[in-house]
Amino acid sequence: IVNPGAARPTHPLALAPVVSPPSSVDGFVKQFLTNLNFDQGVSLSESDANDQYLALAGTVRDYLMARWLEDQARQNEQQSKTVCYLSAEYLLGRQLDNNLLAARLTDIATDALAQCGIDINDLRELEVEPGLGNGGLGRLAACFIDSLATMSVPNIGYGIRYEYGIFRQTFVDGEQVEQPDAWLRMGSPWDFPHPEAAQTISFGGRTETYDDNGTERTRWIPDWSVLAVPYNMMVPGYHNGRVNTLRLWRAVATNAFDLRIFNSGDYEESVRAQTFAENISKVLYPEDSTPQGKELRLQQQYFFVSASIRDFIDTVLPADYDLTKLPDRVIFQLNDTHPVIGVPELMRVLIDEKGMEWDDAWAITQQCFAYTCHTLLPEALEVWPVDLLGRLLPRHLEIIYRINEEFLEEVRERFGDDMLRIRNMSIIGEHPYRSVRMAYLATVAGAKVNGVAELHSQLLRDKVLHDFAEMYPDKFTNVTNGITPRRFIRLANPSLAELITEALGAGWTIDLERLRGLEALAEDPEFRERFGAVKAANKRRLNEVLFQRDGVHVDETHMLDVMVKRLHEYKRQMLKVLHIVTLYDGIASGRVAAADVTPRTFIFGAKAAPGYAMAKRIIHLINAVGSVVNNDPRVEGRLKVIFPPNYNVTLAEKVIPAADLSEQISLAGKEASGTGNMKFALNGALTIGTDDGANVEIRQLVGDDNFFLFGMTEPEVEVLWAQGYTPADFYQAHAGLRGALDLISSGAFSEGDRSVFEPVVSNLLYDDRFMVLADYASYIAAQERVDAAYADQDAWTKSAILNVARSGFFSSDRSMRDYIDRIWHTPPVL
Ligand code: F58
Repeated sequence: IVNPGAARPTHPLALAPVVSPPSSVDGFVKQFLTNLNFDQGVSLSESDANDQYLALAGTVRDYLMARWLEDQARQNEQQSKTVCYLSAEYLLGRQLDNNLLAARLTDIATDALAQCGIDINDLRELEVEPGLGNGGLGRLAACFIDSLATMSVPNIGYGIRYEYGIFRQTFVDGEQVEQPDAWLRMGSPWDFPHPEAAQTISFGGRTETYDDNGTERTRWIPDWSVLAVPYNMMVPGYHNGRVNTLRLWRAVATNAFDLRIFNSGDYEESVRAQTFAENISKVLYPEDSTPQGKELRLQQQYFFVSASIRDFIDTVLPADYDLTKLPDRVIFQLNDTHPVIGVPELMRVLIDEKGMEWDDAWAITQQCFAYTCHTLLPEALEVWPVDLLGRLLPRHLEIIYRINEEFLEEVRERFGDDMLRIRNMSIIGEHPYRSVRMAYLATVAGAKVNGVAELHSQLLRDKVLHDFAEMYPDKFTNVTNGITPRRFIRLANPSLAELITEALGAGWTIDLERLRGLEALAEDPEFRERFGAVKAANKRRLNEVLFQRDGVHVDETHMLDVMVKRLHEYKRQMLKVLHIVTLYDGIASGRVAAADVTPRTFIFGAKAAPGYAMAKRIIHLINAVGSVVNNDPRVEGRLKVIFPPNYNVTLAEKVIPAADLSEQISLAGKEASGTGNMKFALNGALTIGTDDGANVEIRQLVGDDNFFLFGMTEPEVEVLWAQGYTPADFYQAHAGLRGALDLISSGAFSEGDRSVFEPVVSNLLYDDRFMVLADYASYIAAQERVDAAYADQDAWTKSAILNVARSGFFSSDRSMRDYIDRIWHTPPVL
């Protein structure tokens, strides 16, 4: 890291620029062999595949290194404003291919390795993806940093280097069993530790006031601390020679062990403090949507946010930087509430450490943060019990109290002594226990607050944060999510990428609106045929992957109907299950002739939070339905259910390009945006979906004729709730629904044991918070429209092409432009 405060080198050679190895096959071979020998310590003939993979990764790194160092120097020199993206999660996916692509090295590396007698494909498969995120929120962060690098916008992604990422999912008798994700076990060639740049992060203790030349000041006397050691990863831009940084923090004990205790023979006790400290970055919390208020989680949050803010101020900015100008140099973007403890942390640093006055510090803080909300579920809004927060971070709690006092004073000035309003808006909630409402803190402190799709941002303004929107209307904005076309088209779907490039030239990869050019080609029968051939080839590729991985076959003549996302009741995998069971019941009972059913393969991918019992039961049910359907000769060749375990980014890259139908069927008003929905549309799948999240915008863009809409709208959902929703009425009203639920209840999918799925069925009949039964009829009808449309393959392909052509808006490059225009105001550094 270029530390501007550090002494400058004096040796003339030290001032020479770092150079990349020559961009030729020979140059690559040489560098690769050098790395194999000197980094891995083996000769080519003795090396195994993992040695070769590590040496290959090292070689790619060597090519990017000069640009990385240059970019850091350039950004320092130009004093550019930097986007510091604060995110507890980055769901990166595999690095090798992405970095080869960005650096234009794919062909060179392939040939170079072939010259060494190595098939690069064999090495690709060795990479364990860094699964440092749960789902959409973490993957979004990864797409955003890719786009910022590609657009030459200075960015540091800050996060946590979890030793164990999202658990590896296995199925035992159809039930989810979690295994630890030891992603670092075979080495981590993509990151650089910088122990010399470690930050000390403190916890606990108390505060005291003291006299500082006549002014009363406060100091925090913590009682324990850990080291945060940064690991830097390269984030290369696509074909632009730029490399940004992802800086992930690892917790290390300040003292490895207590030698005195060790010598006395109590080994366990001597390392206790170390184990305790290092637990902080040990494992990613696998909760998705409903955070649990665990102390270790708050430790993780403060750990990475404090390290990041202080890293930026103390090592990225020049030593003598005038901190009153901080907003000129940085915007800290809060990826959901997880980093919101950064607000009182920046206040503490400015006031207690840098000697600033409260009002000045607050004015700066309010310009330096912006907050993105990713949810609409009330139970997902993070709160921290005051007891816990005060014990762990006593000074921060004091600061939060004062922020709240001044804020409530402002509310009073504006709206009068409206106690109800004041109670509703207070950053400190009182029920069921005193707690800090992190979303409110972020809203009060942030310069901007954004939702992640139009509908979501509207609902934030109208409902979740209504009073705040009334008070600060200009704070609220929308930035619809996006996905990176580099990973999700170029890398995931090379056949489609080639077809598009042939038709439109190569520029679409960084200017996705150019896909519009495909609209005209949707009318061209020859283009349609080639497009159809790409889809068929992707199905064959998926078949190979799944056969290798799990021993299952995908029939390429089937419609591939895909639902991949975290398992959550609001996403309504149960609706999909009821559809499958309805179809199965129809054929098995003889009411429907098998020959009249469109052959479909249903593909699921979903992890459930380990503590989410209902989600786990639904996984069990999907597997159980699968094993009955797949073994019943009456439906053979017509219906098949595939549920590969451990859905992750790597598998997504194979599944999505093969899909015909994309299932986006959440209850309206519950899915903030969705990003899988965008990936499918851009890979030529048609969507069956509700009017929810970004589905709304997808449908507006691709057109009603190319989207299968069903279900209640958000206002209709509200009305039905208000009337008093009785799911049993819907059960009574629809024979198909009755049949499906009764079949599950009968034990047909549990070897006659009626108790196994009873909780799932009862939950739907007597509770059904997400109104699965209310939308069932509409969903089945929409699926019938899907069948009818699929019968005309040529027309279907035309719709698929139009989906691709009209979805360019969903590039994360566009999302970044929107953040820059509406929130960050960070120009590219050219
Ligand atoms: C997701 N949230 C939203 N949270 O559900 C999805 O609609 C949206 O497209 C996506 O964010 C990106 O904006 C999400 O993934 C989590 O995984 C959190 C993890 C930590 C605990 C709380 C939920």
